[in-house]
Amino acid sequence: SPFRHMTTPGGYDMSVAMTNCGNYGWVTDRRGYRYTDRDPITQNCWPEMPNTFYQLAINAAREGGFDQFQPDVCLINRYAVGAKMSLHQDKDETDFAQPIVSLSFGLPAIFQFGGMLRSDTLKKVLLTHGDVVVWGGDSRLVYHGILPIKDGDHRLTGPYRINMTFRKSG
Ligand code: MD6
Ligand code: FE
Repeated sequence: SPFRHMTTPGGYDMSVAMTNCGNYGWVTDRRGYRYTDRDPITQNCWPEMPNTFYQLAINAAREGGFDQFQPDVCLINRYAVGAKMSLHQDKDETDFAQPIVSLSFGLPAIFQFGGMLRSDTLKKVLLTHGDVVVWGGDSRLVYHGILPIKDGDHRLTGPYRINMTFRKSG
């Protein structure tokens, strides 16, 4: 399941390249945002989520106060220099009591953390290589985004930022 630039329902190609592992994967195209059990490019199941990833996500969630987290999706985002993610809410999942666990690797990013309205003031949070965010509770549905990635060269990822988010889709 290669990285690919998906199309939003509005018809824009995302600057972030994406793929997934796990029983389900997050996709977008002209028909909308959703989770699928197959990769639309390969027509196969998404690659298995490595057990080491799964355990790391569960352990991080537990440390953040979420004891029952059993992720079935790992969405992998790859940002080249200049790529960004516009303000959005993550609401394609069924149970918003479940957190999202996010890992960042490679080039740093400025994460914008807002409120329940798109117009709410944004806090900037720097995410750097190795950062783990457990995101849930009252914050689960707040607007957030990633500002354009600045030029750089990371010893492990070169000119890229990689983000992995672990989710329970349904
Ligand atoms: C990113 N992350 O860090 C984009 N969403 O590249 C997200 O959009 C995100 O980190 C929900 C929960 C945690 C996240
Ligand atoms: Fe998000």
